[in-house]
Amino acid sequence: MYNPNLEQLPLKEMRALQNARISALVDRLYHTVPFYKKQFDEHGLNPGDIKGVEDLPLLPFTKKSDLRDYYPYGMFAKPMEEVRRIHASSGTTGKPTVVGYTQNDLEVFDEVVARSLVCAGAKKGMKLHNAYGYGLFTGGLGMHGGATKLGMAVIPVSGGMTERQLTILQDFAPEVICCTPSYAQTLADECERRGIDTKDLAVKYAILGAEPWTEAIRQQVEAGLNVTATNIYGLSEIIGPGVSQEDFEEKGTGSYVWEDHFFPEVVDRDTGKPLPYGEEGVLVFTTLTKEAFPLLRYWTNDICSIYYDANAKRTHIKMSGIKGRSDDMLIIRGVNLFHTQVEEVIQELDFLSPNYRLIVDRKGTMDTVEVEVEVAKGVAVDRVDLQRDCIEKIKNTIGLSMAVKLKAPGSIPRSQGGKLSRIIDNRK
Ligand code: DLL
Repeated sequence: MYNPNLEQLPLKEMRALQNARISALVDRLYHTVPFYKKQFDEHGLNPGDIKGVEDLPLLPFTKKSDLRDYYPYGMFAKPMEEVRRIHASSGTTGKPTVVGYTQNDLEVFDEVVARSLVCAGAKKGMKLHNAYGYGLFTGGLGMHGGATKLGMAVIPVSGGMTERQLTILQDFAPEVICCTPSYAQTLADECERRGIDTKDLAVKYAILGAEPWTEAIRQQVEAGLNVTATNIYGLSEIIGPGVSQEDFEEKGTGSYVWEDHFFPEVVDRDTGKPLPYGEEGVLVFTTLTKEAFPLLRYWTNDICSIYYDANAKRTHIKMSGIKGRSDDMLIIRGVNLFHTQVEEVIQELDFLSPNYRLIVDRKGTMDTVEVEVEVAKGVAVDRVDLQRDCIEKIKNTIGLSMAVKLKAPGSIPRSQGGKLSRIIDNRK
């Protein structure tokens, strides 16, 4: 919820709150989770060595592989009798990551999502069209709980069945919608295809997350659905959606991390050394209040920067948009590449739309990338001059030669409701 006292907390007081929370947590984890006892012992550390968040860099990271080693419940810090919900995130390979919540954890989850909703422009009394998937994925139930706490009427549509989504948008008149950015693109396209005038819709705010996206998609979705679109970030291991949220009046300046619950660090991808504010690296989170599934220095794999914004409404730290996941980073002929870099180039070319995908292949020993991208409405796909402009712009901006295929609007597969993979890697 918007709590002016908490969200305006001076940094010094925030640190005092975080420090008290971290030292209590470390002590509890040492005595309840064998993995953490082992980590401390192996590094010659006592729980008392961690007196505050500044001491966190003394600790090793917790990685996804550690969660896998202790699958399914070995990292839980509370007995199952105290667990009230279990979620899981399906990894791309192998077993899912299993996470648990006590009653208090569920209340924290509701609280941070409620705050995120307010930050995105939502208000008590509005209706939320919740098109995140319900089920083991944290998106659906997570947004649901927070919206209920805020006092919104939740429409639990879940993902998919686009036709029904449009009927609900038209007839149930929700003021707020939440879904993945790629699914918002699908909904915007479908409105246009069916001649729905979005000015007639009640929807005003879109809360988009669960996958990387850039300003190119924001512009398309805002124009296509007639909404103000903001970013929501989160991951199951830390809680689900609502770890951070962009303010609807501060678009483009980053998302507030609810740092009284989740302490962020950004570290160098190769050395693990903490980086100064503003520098880009791997985002690492320590949960400060979680009971059933707390994590110390969890290596998210997400690439971004964190910084304080003196001109912002709240005193909390902000994080930039996620450039990509370091395990999804392509290495093409020795150059690191995230698909969001291509998305940024596309944004600057007004003859293109942000519907694209990258086809990665290997010819002999050579990695190749082809960008398939839909042209904007009314542009012919056989315009060799435009294709050449795009190839050149990519080469000049990213430093890689890529082939470009201009495609007709509507010809590249769309999100059917969940996260959309924009990379087809035929090398695998
Ligand atoms: O995606 C939780 C969520 C649900 C967030 C709904 C926002 C909205 P997981 O399935 O565990 O949880 O996936 C977490 O998704 O580590 C990021 O790589 C990516 N991700 C989540 N939000 C964003 C975002 C949910 N706003 C993983 N921008 C994370 C970029 C995001 N990537």
